Amino acid sequence: MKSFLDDYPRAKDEVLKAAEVAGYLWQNGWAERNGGNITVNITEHVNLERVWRMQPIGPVTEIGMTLPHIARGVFFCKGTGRRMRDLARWPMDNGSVIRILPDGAHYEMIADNPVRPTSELPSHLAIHDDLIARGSTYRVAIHTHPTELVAMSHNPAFLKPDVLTRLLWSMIPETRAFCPKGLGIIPYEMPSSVKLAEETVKGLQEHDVVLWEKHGVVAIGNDAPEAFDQIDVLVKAAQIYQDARSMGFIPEGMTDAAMDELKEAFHL
Ligand code: 2HA
Ligand code: ZN
Repeated sequence: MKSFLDDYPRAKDEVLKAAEVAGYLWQNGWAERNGGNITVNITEHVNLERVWRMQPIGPVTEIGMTLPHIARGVFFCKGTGRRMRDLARWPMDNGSVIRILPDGAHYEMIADNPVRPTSELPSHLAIHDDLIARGSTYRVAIHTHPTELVAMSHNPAFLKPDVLTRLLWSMIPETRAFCPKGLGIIPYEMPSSVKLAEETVKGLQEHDVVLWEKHGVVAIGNDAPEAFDQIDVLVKAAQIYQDARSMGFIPEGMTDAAMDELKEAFHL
């Protein structure tokens, strides 16, 4: 069967990168059952005139917020209840392409199959709306459940401003260098809620990755591998911390001076 993506090679590339990353999320143990979601803004890679001539394949559905900057936009979204490990192999059977109606408050599915989008759609679309509003080049948002980072979010001491960022940065130089904006903290909110979406948007104005307390992370980037890499370096640091603690000692961590030196060297 012909896919919507066959007409748009650049959109297809971006969705295939998201599928590749979906496999990594599963392999890393961050995507149990249907855990996590990925959305890709493909608006720039499709012919909008043709997109708006297409027949929708599902009902007009409320987003729950009004998002003017992504009005008329086109997104690939993982399906609700779908597994990352399945999306990795069959992205267009476990996700769908949606278009945002001109009012910025509703969407409808247009291709390939009527797979209803992720339960975290309000957070994802609010993030994309804010990215466009502030002229960012980022087009991908990933939500996943990295075990070590979720575990760390159960310690109230780590949730105070910048405590976790400094701890993780100090575990290995790469984290300071490749996750320069650190890890934002979003206090617990009900999954899928508009409140969670609003707090996440604020957090991602300061950071490329935020931690949803006792739930997971959200990362943004130009493409899916870039967003994934940021989560991966933070998890690496968390694993070093965990391994040191399980070896029976508290890791010393790099000094502030060593971290400042990295900041200079990498122009962060
Ligand atoms: O199932 O992870 O937060 C998707 C989720 C909801
Ligand atoms: Zn989740």
